[in-house]
Amino acid sequence: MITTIAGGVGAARLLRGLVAVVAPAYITAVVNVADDVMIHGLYVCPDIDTVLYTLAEAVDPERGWGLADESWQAMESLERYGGLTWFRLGDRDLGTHLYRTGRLHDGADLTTVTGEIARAWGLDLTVLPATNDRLRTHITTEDLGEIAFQEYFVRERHSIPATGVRVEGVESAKPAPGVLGAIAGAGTVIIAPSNPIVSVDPVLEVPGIREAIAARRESVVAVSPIVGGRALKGPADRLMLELGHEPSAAGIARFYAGLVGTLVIDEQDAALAAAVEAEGLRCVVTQTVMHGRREAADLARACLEAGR
Ligand code: FO1
Repeated sequence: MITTIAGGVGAARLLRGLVAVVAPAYITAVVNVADDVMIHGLYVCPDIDTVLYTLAEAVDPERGWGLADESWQAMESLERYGGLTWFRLGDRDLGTHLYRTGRLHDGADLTTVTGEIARAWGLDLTVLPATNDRLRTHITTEDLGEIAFQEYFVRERHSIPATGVRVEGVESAKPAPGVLGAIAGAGTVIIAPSNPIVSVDPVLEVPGIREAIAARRESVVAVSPIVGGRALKGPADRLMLELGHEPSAAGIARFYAGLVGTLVIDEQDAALAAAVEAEGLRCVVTQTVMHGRREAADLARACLEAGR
């Protein structure tokens, strides 16, 4: 069994590589839910949907989120009424949020609904929310005070300085059913190349999850989301810098020290291998930038090898 701790786009790409080299039935993804947002009365789970749509080969390849061949007529109607349109929900994507919201309203939990949506897309891997409790990431900014994660990420295009991150609800959250077992029972636990601060940490902070991963440390492999000092997508590099972490593969090693046995870093960062090892992690240097399926499968193989 392989268990992956996942955020959005980077994790989805690695998982696409994993399902090419391991039977999907042996793979579990434990996904961040602190980005989730209630919008227009609909419950939207961006990271879960990015993982599901990518694995279903249905994701929009340019955006990396939402569905391909999307139309935006509902957003045009909303615009006519002066409704909120900075967070865009495509017409096809809306069906997912309508279904999920309805099922949650009827009393199903997020684990169950996520499983139903995964099956409806023909997926055989297990996709679990980190928790069924409501988590909400808030970003403290210099300019606007504390704002909700999607306000920071989408409305402000993650371009304003951040001074803090708070995950509301996390102290009292419980790991979703199956999460701790998937970590304890995995041959290898992979921490995907997701933003360590706003994607991975909100999963690790759910009481019990960090401890369960640390107990497996020798079999835990993380992939650095920072390559050549830059995040491949999103604000991970800037957020690390603003919150006092070095935005480099060595900074990622420091961030995950004590939790992770091996850090996989990119060939561009080969010179940092000694700095990674100085943090007490083994270091594997390989190509980590996933331009396509072949690179994703190669990276997945390297992670599995590193976890043995
Ligand atoms: N990202 C954007 O940059 N703009 C959007 O309007 C937007 C809408 C959206 C709707 C559904 C969904 O599942 C994801 C969406 N995202 C959008 C992506 C999302 O904000 C981020 O990728 C994640 O929350 C960060 O991991």
